[in-house]
Amino acid sequence: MPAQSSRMMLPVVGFAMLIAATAAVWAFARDTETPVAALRVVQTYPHDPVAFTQGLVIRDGILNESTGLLGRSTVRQVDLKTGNVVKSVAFDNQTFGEGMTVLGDEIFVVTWQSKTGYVLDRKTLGYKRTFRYSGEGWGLTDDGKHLILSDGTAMLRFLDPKDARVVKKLPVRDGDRLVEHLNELEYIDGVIYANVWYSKRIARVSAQTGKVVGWIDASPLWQHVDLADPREDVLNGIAYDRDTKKLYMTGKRWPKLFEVEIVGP
Ligand SMILES: [Ca+2]
Repeated sequence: MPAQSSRMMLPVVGFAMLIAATAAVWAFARDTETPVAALRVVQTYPHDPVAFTQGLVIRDGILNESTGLLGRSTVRQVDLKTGNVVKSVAFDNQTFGEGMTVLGDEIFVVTWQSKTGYVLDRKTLGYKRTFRYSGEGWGLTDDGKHLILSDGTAMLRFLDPKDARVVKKLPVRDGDRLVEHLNELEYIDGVIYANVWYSKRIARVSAQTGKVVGWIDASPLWQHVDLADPREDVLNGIAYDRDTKKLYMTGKRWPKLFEVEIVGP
């Protein structure tokens, strides 16, 4: 019986291996269409390990961060070198904070399912007004003129910061495939960087066409962080300092924040 069992196993194992090999070839063939860049850590900084990072922005040397979870959602300004929170405002316990950006003298921050965004004074973090949008709020960035909002789908919406009117909808595609679960965003020189929820990849999306012009494999960052909940504690913070041209990344409840350099295409 043991011998027969072993023989019986063989075709099954062979079949499983064939499926795996076919899937690998198919994935490889699909990936070759768009270049994949690597990522190198330049510098490591401390990061609040309970901050469920939803938005990360650097303007004029100030690191701004929004955090999520009910009862834990904040907008804060953080000292990059020490990770200390310099200034912070909290949402009420019914509001789940999501992405943020800084445009002009104002901070814009969206919420997950409340369909409400908040505008804060950039210096004091004082409340100024709210705005409404349909669907969910995930990531937020701006191109200097419009807010750019992700909502968990493959569609980015460009909003007028004055009244949150949708001025453009941009479906994001890698080849023919729609790229779902776009999350935290960062606009850098005509390209929107978007991390994809539950993946270790960041899409570089043309703000003009929605085409993914390249991917960044961010997986090396995971080697540097010890995570309590590796499934939920995903990369979700991308910030570009326009003055120093430095790029920073962190994630939900990550104990570290990294200055990174993109290597390759
Ligand atoms: Ca960002």
